[in-house]
Amino acid sequence: MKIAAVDVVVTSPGRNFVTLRITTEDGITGLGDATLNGRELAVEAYLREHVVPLLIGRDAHDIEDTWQYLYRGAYWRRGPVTMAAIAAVDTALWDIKARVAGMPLYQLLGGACRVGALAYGHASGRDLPELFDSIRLHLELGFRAIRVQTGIPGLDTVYGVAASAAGGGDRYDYEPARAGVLPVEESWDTRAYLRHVPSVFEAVRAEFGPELPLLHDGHHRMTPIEAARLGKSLEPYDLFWLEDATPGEDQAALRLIRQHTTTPLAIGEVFNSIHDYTTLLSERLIDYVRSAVTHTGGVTGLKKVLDFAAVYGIKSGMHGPTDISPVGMAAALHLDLAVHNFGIQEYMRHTPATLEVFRTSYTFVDGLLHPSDTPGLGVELDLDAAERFPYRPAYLPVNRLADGTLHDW
Ligand code: KDG
Ligand code: MG
Repeated sequence: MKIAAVDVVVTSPGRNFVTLRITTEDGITGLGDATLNGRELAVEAYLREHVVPLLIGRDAHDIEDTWQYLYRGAYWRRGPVTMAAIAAVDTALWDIKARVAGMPLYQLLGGACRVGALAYGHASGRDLPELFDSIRLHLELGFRAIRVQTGIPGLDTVYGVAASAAGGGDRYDYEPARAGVLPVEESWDTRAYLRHVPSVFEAVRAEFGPELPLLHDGHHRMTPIEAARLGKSLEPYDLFWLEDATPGEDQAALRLIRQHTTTPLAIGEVFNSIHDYTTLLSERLIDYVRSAVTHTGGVTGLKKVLDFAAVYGIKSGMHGPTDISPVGMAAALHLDLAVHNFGIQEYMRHTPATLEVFRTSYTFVDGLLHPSDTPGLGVELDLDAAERFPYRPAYLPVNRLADGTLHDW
């Protein structure tokens, strides 16, 4: 079953997405997500110039061999651009194989281990009343696990706090990447953050009780000792996890945090290879793997990471903000259902415009996501709709301390 055509589609229905569409000689198509938020055109060029020409004429069934051909064959390995490109090819080939088999992808991955994937949603507020409203809204939407992000006194904008909350509009769809020729600049103060966050979790537990699983994202902003202090101060509030406490590339940092706190730790949304995890997994320094199918070499790449994690009893917690396209989200859901060591799935609903371009079949019922039993991934790309939303440059914000020093965002 030879590959006859490969298209790279860049579209911006409210935010940018890069999608790969592979077509076989008998007209079967498969989709893969290659979106790298704020650096989309680098992946588009990598695919168009260096990957598409290598795919034409290859057997679409040879998924592992194609993965190795693009990974080992490039000589220059890993990195977010390369691994997002490989992910898109890999996911599209799995989509094709499952469509040909007439089965939903999770069946080819071993079948379902559960009836659905527990999802967590993003609640946020500039202050406690706004945050409580947002948590209530999420509970009404059906979420059974909730990420809590809060405004910090003295800081104008803070990661994860929905901008639209200010206008009283839709508080749900938090999108940090803003259209423009330059990134927006935000300000940051770790001491103010460390002073405030424990009091917010204390208030949330007092209002919503002990049962509700609560998560929090530190978004790479702390030093190891600051993160250790936060983890320790959050212990009374029984977090499901503290995510990305320190910058991702420093695996040894997690060793120090671990020595000081029993708050469960999650990391990996900026990782792209199993080699980013070797110390973290083999030394049991984390509890959840945050990688997305989209950024970690696809279903093939992430399945290897999760199987490695399973050896150490470490679970999945796949990245699922709106910059993971519906194609990437569907791929995650098939894997969520099929791996034994599933933990939780992040879920932000895409906008109606995005869902016009990507016709999905996955469902969210009573807090659980299900990829659907449609053969393949269960997502169709509407090319006419995609054309109506041309690419717009957009960047993630950057962060500065009060004295102007650039800090991790
Ligand atoms: O593109 C950046 C986002 O994917 C990231 O900021 C979202 O940290 C994130 C999360 O946990 O969803
Ligand atoms: Mg995160």
